Amino acid sequence: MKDTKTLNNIIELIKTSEKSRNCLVLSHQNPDGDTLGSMLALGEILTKFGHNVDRAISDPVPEIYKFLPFANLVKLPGDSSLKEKYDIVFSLDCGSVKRLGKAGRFWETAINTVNIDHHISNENFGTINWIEAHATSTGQLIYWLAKNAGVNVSNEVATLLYVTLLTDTGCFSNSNTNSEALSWGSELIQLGAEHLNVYRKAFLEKPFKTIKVFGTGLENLNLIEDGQIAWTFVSKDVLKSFSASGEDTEDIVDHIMRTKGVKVGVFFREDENETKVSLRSNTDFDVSKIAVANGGGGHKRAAGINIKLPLVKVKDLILNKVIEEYNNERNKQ
Ligand SMILES: [Mn+2]
Repeated sequence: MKDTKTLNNIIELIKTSEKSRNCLVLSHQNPDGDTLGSMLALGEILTKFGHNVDRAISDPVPEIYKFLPFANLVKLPGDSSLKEKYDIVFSLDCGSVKRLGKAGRFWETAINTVNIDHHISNENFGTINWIEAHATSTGQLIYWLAKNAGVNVSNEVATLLYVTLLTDTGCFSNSNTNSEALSWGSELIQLGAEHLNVYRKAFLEKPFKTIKVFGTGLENLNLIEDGQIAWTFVSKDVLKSFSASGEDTEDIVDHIMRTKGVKVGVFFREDENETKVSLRSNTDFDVSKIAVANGGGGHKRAAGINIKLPLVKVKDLILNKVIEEYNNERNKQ
């Protein structure tokens, strides 16, 4: 932790209020395990200080996180039991007001706004901004807050913070998996984090339909260009036959990138009126250029496009572009 001064300001704001305050904790839209775990943990800590706490997110809690402690308390921004105006609103793991989605309206009317995050790109949009770019997860900031405020970290809070750690280290597989991350994980387990249950429920378990759709994605796997480009697809008939949706195909593209020798991966998902393309690269080959040139977007190593054409047409169109660009790059080297 580097910014002790800001942390102390936040603790002062929480502690010094004699009477209980109306607090609201917010996640970014399409919540992941870090934003959600941080928000629920902070909500619980604030209640320990006697404050009235509401929790809101622009989108519903994803199915895989519904088992988390206090997840049942989360409300959507339109919920009539939410107040018009709060004394303190907290934003967790969110880079801008825009990313709060519909829940952003509470930010505009709040008396105090506290922005807690670990993204260097954070827009500092709060009255208090506590950004620790070196932290493993935003949950780690909540842990520091609890420790410094002298709050007892319950096993429920430890479980929530453990979810933030697993999410942002990719279950201890990303490059931010270092000794600090592991020793923090050890502390959380000592505090009673239900680590086995969390790993199984949030990261391992999938519904039957997802496993079946995944199988189809692997069944259709092809290698081209000397095994350096992998591509596969899932048709709308397959999705329909398992009563599955786009969500059930999310792991496929990353999984095909595990094929030895593969540098670029392309996944096609056929929807009702369009085809969704996911592109991946594990080298310097920039897939976002292909995405942008075809009306999509993304990053160098992960990009996507939605095209209002049937799968058969999109498949040839995009694969030809990928092969062409890939060979252009190869010839330059
Ligand atoms: Mn995060």
